[in-house]
Amino acid sequence: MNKEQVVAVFSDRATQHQPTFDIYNGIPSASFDIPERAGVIIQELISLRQSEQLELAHPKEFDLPFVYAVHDKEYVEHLRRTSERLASKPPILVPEITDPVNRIATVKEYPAFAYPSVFPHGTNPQSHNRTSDRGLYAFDTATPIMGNTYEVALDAANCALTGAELLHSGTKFAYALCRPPGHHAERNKMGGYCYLNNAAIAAEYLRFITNKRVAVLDIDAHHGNGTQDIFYRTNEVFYTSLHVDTKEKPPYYTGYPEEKGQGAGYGYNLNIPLPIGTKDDDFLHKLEIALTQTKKSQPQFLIVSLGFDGHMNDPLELFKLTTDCYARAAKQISDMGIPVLSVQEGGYGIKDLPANISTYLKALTFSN
Ligand code: SP5
Ligand code: ZN
Repeated sequence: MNKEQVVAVFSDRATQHQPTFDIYNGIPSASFDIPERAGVIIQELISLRQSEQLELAHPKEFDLPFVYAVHDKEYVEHLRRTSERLASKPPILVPEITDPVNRIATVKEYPAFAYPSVFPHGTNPQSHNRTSDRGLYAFDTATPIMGNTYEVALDAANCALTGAELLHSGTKFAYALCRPPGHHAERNKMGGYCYLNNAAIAAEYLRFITNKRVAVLDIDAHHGNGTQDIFYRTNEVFYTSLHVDTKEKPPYYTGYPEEKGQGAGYGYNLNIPLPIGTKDDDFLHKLEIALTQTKKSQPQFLIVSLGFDGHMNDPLELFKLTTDCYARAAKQISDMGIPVLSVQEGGYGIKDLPANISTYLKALTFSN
């Protein structure tokens, strides 16, 4: 048994992101992306550090061009401008149905926020005002911009970039606690709780700095439509995703096996949809196939989009994976034999997050 310590990158900003609510079928309903997600993971990282099972690091600030390598500057500027404007706005009152049976609604106060009201349905994007831009750069109504959104999203990207830099300087296993998450964020669109695509930004950084090949493996239970979008036309980054069948669950409009990439990128995008309720053995068997295909692209670094929303107790009810499944997945991943940066994506079962993250990180570093 030989052991290498994981270096975990985090900052307290991950707990300062407080998206107000999802607008689901026209009604505000509680967001699953709550600050406690990051809070409980941070506590677990600190306790793993205390028992000397990992090292901790804080994010450095990277130059914005590393973000512009993945996202359109206009989109990033929209995020920055909107956040800045909202930071000085008064709170907003929102009517909420608190008891639908007894037909009772109450009014709640939220820090200022912006949601899209219309999405691009035409082909002539000449209008640039607050309302048209909110729709132009978004694909759903679960991902509000708030006063500190730009700041927290950039901090999450910096956590991923810091992890990528660690790999560049010889660290074998790094973990970035990114919140907000990233894999749904496309080149010029936010959605699915994601604003900046942390994993894609880290992958591009490694490619640029080392000129080596990078692969992204996405084991969040949702399809990473953003990462697929960003690397769809390149053979430089192989992207594979295991996710719940998107005929049943978001992001609905991508994630199908026939999406294999375009142009030079054809054959470098692999989608493996699985049924709702998939269990450990089926998931791990498909993971083995994903890793075998990934190997064929001869990557020298692996980025894992790591979501725990496939866990059996996750409130989104996607897969039925046990905590031990994340140990077995980590083992398969580390058997690739290349440096791995794991980037936090989803996972909404607060009670199970600490065990899931520690089980995964511990298993990553044991090899035989
Ligand atoms: C990073 C990540 O895991 N993003 C997941 C985004 C999923 N958002 C959709 C949540 C849908 C919850 N369904 C609401 C049902 C209300 N009755
Ligand atoms: Zn997810």
